[in-house]
Amino acid sequence: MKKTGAWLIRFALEQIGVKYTFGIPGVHNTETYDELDNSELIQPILVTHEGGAAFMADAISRTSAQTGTLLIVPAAGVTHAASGIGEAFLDGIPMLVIAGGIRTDSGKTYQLHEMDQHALLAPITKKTFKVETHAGIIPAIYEAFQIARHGEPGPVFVEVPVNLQLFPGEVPETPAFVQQSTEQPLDQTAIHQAAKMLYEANSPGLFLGWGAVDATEESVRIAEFLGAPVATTLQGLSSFPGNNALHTGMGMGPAAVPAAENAFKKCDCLLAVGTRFGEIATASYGVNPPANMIHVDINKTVFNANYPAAIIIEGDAKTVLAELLKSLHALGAPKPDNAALIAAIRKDKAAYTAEWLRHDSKARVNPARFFTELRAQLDDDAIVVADDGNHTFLVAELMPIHRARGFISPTDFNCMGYATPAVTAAKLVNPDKQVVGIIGDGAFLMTCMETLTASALKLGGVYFVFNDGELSQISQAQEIPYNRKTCTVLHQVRIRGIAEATGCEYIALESDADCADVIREALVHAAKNKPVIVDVKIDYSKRTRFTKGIVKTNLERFTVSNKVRFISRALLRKFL
Ligand SMILES: Cc1ncc(C[n+]2csc(CCOP(=O)(O)OP(=O)(O)O)c2C)c(N)n1
Ligand SMILES: [Mg+2]
Repeated sequence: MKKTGAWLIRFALEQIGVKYTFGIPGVHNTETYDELDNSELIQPILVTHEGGAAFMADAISRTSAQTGTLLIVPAAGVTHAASGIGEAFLDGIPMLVIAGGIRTDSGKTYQLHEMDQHALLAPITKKTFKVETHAGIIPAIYEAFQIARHGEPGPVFVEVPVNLQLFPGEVPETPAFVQQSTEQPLDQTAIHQAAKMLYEANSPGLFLGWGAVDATEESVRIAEFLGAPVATTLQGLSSFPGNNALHTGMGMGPAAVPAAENAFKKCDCLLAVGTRFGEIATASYGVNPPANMIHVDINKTVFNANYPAAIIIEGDAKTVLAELLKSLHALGAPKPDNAALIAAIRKDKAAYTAEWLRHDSKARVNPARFFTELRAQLDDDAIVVADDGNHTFLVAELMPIHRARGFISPTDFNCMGYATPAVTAAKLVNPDKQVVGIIGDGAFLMTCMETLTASALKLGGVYFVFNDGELSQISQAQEIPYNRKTCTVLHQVRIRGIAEATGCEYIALESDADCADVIREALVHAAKNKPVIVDVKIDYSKRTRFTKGIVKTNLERFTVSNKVRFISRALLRKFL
């Protein structure tokens, strides 16, 4: 039979369950856009910038069972999207990137949008495909989809030359998509050893990353069986319910919140699941896990990369933890309730919030006041999206997340500009949940036009812009060593004007006293499918534990001569 490439792309995407594509049409993909217009299953979404499209596709994958999909033009669309593709790659998020390709039938070079897209994307995708025939389109998309979701997920790129899309070509068949089984045998011996090590430990603990996000139930049962404290990474913040008595908070070293730092001080056996012990997860490698470390991950290349493990278990977190729980039960009765630990965690958490609330925020909004009120008003299953900056760590330290996948943030690629498009997309696929963004003013400036996409689609997300006038995560780090803020004080912008331009509601939040009312008003507008931008006059005068911790950890690692150089420059600038 003969089919156009555009038809074949549409067919394949429908088969794998794609409901939305994100991107901007151009001459290399209009045929496919037109074909999608015929589809009852797929809605192509127009964005304002392909960077936003990639962040949106990423957020779809993080907050739903769907796989975020891009449909973009070659070269210019791909380079714009590269930031979001890179984020998905380093954060382990499945994504399908479909771009048109230049003509392969013209014999000409110096074509519009001509570049080696595969060379550009190789370091930030799991695999790239260049389709050469009509018959290759469906198999390439099916395989790309499988690879994107298999093992540690990530983005996969498929280039379909425009001539294939436009014109019919011979295909032998149009097979339905059949999911291949990806189950792998588990190392039962290692699981038994791990159970024994945990059961015999005096102070076992759990450290959970994003890889454990779908194993919350198992993690809760293991923690409760052992009476063990649980800490998470930043990306894994939602991997354990923040309102469980054994939840301590983010981190487990000197940059952790006090409840976590204290609970893990005597930890003699660590069960680390779905974390690579990367720079952010470890607060610049400041953590010090015990020798008895059990490391569970689906990607075996992460084992022993930064911290040695006594036992490694390769496999899907949910399957491994279910087996581990069985092994623990086989060893004996659950440990008695760890009442002292639970009381200490509760006390440390309350004291930390109180310390923040006591902080004098002068005439600005106190972060703890804001998050306490936000938590009180949000549903348990609300989705909180943070961008990248000081505000991210404020969320992590002051805002408990109650449900798995209830917090997403650009973590290891650490790309500012993520949250505004991500709120828009998360609301698109979670229409019945509250979706709120905590977005630094600098990050908002990068991609705020995706609030236009939200208002066009009537998506009631709330965009809380933390307006401190600075690129604060960086300006804070400049303060002591440089004593000046080169390029980190933002140009003044009227956020109200952005809201007016994009058709969003605008509310200013200027004082603690208004937190409750403003948050309520914003959620009411959002519930009526109206996007809301809340301009929060936030106070950043108190540092997070994370920021203080990484500064200290990094400084300690400087050689003596470099320490002297930095400290003397700081003193000179301060006093001369
Ligand atoms: C694309 C990109 N550019 C630059 C950075 C470096 N960076 C990390 S955090 C940060 C400050 C973010 O400022 P803002 O969005 O206002 O958030 P705040 O720290 O003030 O809460 C910067 C510039 C980055 N992570 N990503
Ligand atoms: Mg800022």
